[in-house]
Amino acid sequence: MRLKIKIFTLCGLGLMLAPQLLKAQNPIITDVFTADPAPLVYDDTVYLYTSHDTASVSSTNYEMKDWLVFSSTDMKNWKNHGPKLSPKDFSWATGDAYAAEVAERDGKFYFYVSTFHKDDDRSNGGAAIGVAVADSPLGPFKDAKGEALIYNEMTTDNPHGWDDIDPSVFVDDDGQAYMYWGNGSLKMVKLKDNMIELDGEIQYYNPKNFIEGPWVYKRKGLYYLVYASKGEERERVEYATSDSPEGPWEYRGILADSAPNSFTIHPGIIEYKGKDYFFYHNGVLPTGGSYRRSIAVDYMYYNEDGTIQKVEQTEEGVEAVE
Ligand code: FUB
Repeated sequence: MRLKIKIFTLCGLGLMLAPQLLKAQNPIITDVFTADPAPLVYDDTVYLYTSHDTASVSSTNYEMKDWLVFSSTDMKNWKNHGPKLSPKDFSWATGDAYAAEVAERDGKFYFYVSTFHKDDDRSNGGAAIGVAVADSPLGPFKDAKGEALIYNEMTTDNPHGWDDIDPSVFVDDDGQAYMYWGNGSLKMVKLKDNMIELDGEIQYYNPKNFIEGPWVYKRKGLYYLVYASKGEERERVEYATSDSPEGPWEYRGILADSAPNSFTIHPGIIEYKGKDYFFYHNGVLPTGGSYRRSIAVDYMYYNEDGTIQKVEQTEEGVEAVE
């Protein structure tokens, strides 16, 4: 009898919790630890390129061996396509697979990655940016250059070895491509039409509180620079806007507070099926933390004047879209 009562009580509790559990969409990926979201809308599908945290629970540093790809057509159900690229696919690279982003141009998909260079005179073993290319958003991706696009000694404004990370590539309506990246300062360079060669000098910027993780896009003629910034104890997200992809950038404020249980946060923004979405990562999964992060997504809302309302980071996340 006692057992029956217990089972009944547990079932009742389960039924009460079920609607809430079903509603909790965040984090959106729970079977692996993912970070640094880079969503791309192509052919009515959202492709989500991510970093992959594999550090142990006690680790005090990153262990990131490859980049993963997920896809969705409703923003709720995500298909895991597995690892699609790794630093091992670049003969010149070694070490961790930091943040990456994919840009499409003329039916080709360019996978810009931050990783580390094997030690040589040009790189001193520092962080470097490479580019791989494929005919499909799901690959197979191959090193497009056979050498790094950006290596450590090309940028000299910051002495630390990991200032050349977090590429974000934006192609303007006139076809000109721009790559933004950086840790400690923001750097920008134009890319040639082939998307794998630099076109001109590197430009340097110091947006207020900038740390890393730039995400650049254009909406209604206004250019947005969103980035991970220096918060009070942990990173948060701030943003700036400009009338030109080359700046100057006008500071607009805080877009998202620090993410729970993670020192870093990293923005990725899309408009999909009429709604605006803000991707980021936090450390809320069981055993999660700064080196075992998880990607989440919430709605983003623009004001009439183009400014963006502060994003509310929720457990519920977003609803399925048709
Ligand atoms: O994931 C490794 C690094 O942490 C990324 O490159 C940064 O943006 C931060 O999220």
